[in-house]
Amino acid sequence: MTPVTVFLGLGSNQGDRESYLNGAVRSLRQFCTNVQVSSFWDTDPMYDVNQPRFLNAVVRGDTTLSPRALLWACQQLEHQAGRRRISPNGPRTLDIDILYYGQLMVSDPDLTIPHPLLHERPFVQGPLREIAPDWGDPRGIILQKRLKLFL
Ligand code: PH2
Ligand code: MG
Ligand code: MG
Repeated sequence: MTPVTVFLGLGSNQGDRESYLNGAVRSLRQFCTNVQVSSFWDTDPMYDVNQPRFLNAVVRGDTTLSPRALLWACQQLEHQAGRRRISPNGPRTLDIDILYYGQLMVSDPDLTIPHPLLHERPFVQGPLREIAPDWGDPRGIILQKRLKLFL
């Protein structure tokens, strides 16, 4: 399989946040090549605002893992970082979300790609702009194609 470019959103707001992000990047290199990492952004917590501030980053890489295998690998790393799933938007040692998997779109009950909320999240948009200012969102590209057909 030819490698696919993927973008992952990393977040931590418990313990040594920087170590968790650095550890995640080191582990991601086991299944991603040409890894690029944004700077680490210290961000206001969204949704559940009564929790510690987050450190967020976006990582770009090329992988031969399928979307499901990539999801599983990310969940393994969260688990290894001692993450306990207490509440959906609550504090966590390490969160790794798949933002983009090439131009692929997936809408399954347990996996949605592109990440459905990435546009409303400054903690994703900021770091993403640093490393991929020109990356096209497949949902936008489809809309553009529809518009072209219509006009
Ligand atoms: N993740 C959440 C909820 N809120 N806020 C910030 N700033 N950064 C996050 O990564 C984050 C959040 C759930 O995944
Ligand atoms: Mg998340
Ligand atoms: Mg997550």
